[in-house]
Amino acid sequence: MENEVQKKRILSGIQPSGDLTLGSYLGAIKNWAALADEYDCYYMLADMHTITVRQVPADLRRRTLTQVAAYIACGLDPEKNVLFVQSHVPAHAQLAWVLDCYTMFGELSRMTQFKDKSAKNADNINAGLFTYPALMAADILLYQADLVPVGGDQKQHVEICRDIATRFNGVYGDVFKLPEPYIPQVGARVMSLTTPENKMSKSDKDQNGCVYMLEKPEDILRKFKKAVTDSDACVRYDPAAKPGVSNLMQIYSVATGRSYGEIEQEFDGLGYGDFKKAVGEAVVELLRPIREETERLLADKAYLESVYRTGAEKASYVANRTLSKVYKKVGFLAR
Ligand code: ATP
Ligand code: LTN
Repeated sequence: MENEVQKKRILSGIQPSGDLTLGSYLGAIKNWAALADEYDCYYMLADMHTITVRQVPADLRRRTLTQVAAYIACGLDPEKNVLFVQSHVPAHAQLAWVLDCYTMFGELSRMTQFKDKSAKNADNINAGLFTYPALMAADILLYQADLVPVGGDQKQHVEICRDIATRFNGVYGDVFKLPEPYIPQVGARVMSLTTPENKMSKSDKDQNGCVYMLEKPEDILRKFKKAVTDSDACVRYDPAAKPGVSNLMQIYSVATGRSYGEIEQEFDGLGYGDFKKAVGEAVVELLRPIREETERLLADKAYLESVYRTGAEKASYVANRTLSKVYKKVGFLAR
């Protein structure tokens, strides 16, 4: 009899650093749900990464719980995916320390996210912000993940994770599997509606540039109505020359499944007003079922608790096996 082939493993995560955005959905979570049958999937709430920037404790707690509900509402079935909170699995912090010792100052200094976030938080450039990639490498390597589905902005973090793993394996043998980033074709980089040169980001201070996953329909429509375009009055995909319009086309394309060619035809001869209204309405319909389901789940705290507790148990089992191997390899005395 043929042996059952071991499924490939996936790990990804999002920080509960703000309310989830259309970018988090299109660039990440939307794609996760489709992977559950083919892969062995682990999805984390990266709360330990979140405290690299100052947080109001009660808000962090509330957002973490809301994010568990949102994961489920986006189609991540807890029976088929392991959903867990990073700080509930101590192996993440434990492996991160070991990996810190195999990560170079120079390579951390070159990380784009570190440079961006230190510029934004100039009064709090802490060591955690700097070593963030080593913790993220621990998240991935603990699970021996094959694939890491992320938006384009996180590719550099998956690359440094591979470099750290290669360095460690070079000394101790094949301890870690080398992961690959898994980046969607469309939706990998949803830009801000007000400054389309910048990524739509949940910790952005400019709320008008950002569409939140749980936002009310009238607010979503208003934000799209005000979205920045150009003076060209022509719906055409050209991210360099027409960043605002191209971003809206990208959003409309993922929301409706239409190609850029079809969208150009649909709005041929029509003004930006009609176009922006159509994009806003498509996004409202895309997010409506998610918002309603998240609200329903948030009313059932006992269920959400059972999901993240079970998730932490399953995740710890896998993570601790890798951690024990690492501790042995580096020469820590067994307890
Ligand atoms: P923060 O503002 O705290 O940095 P963020 O909104 O930029 O957060 P992350 O938590 O860093 O989002 O990202 C979660 C996941 O969603 C990652 O895989 C990331 O690549 C993806 N993602 C985030 N924003 C976008 C975006 N605008 N377009 C596409 N993907 C995105
Ligand atoms: N850095 C990521 C969040 C994150 C992550 C991970 C993503 C933390 N650990 C492991 C994939 C795999 C972010 O800001 N989006």
